[in-house]
Amino acid sequence: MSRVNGENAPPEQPIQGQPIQGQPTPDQPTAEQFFRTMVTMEIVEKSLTRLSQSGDLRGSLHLAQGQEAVPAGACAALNKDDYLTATYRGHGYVLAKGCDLEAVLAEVLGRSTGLCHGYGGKMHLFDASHGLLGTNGIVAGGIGTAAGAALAAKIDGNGRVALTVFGDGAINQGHAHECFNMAALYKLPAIFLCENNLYAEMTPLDRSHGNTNLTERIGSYGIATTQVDGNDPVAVFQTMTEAVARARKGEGPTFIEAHTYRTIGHYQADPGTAYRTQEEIDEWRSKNPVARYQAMLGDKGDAIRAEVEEHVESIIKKVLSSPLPTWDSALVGGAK
Ligand SMILES: Cc1ncc(C[n+]2csc(CCOP(=O)(O)OP(=O)(O)O)c2C)c(N)n1
Repeated sequence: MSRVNGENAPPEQPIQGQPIQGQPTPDQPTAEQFFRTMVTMEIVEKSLTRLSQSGDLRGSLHLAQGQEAVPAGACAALNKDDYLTATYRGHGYVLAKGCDLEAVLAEVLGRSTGLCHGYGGKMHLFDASHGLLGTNGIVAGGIGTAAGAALAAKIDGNGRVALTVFGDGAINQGHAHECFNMAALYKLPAIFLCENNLYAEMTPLDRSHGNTNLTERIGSYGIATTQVDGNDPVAVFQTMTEAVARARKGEGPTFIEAHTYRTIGHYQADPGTAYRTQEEIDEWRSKNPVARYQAMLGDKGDAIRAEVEEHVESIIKKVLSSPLPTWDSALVGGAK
């Protein structure tokens, strides 16, 4: 990852197209890298929607369109062996952490060539070689795993940090609070990244939280807290970099509240419009980080998108012709 420039520093190379108003200017290689990561997520998710419609992908599908800047910025601040847990909406994190695209798509499509040999499926992606300790269908389910990994890292003194990402709704889960408390108490190298997208499924924040100031609530445990524009990958990267440094220095956990918005429904059967106004959706669509970076990069952005589209399409073709897991390998209790 090349360095992100401060607000007043000139970009290393001139950026083509339009600058993003009010956001720090990344240099050209950084902008390209963030765009490539984000556009890969968007293209993969759009492909998954298509595969769901065609029946090649079974079950419910929770996508994160509009939220791509959070995983892109967050994972860029981590090392390969740092730990990560994410949610059912966590495909972007898995890709941004560096997991192999073909193995991820094969797992999502239930193929034996997948990360978990097709037994995990799209909600249970796991890849120890990249520190990925699981995406999870249970709201707040990954928080305890990450807190445990952070405790192990502290005991082992191996310098690893554990990032766990979850939604605003997860903050109302009891076990999350046990983890916040213990992480603060033991100064664990944990980063609690909350994607506040204003809704838990179809429920707005003020219908499910007595105190909607999430940062204040979690800060009361004695955890360092910060808030960030979750639609700006550079800001997320910078905030995460500080949190990672704090964790590695033994100064304990950080809670990051990233303000963002999913511009699509909660899952594929939800158009997302019954509980949100069109004005609100349109306003957030205008802040879409992928579109903004593409505009900023101009022709180069268009070229990267075309290249990624072709790449993802070729991988999907390959994955669709890959074998499903066999009954035998399931019954003898082992992924072969
Ligand atoms: C323990 C548990 N309760 C309920 C559900 C059903 N459920 C799935 S997603 C979701 C909303 C979670 O919202 P939030 O944490 O804000 O994350 P987002 O979906 O917005 O990313 C709920 C209630 C579940 N999966 N697990």
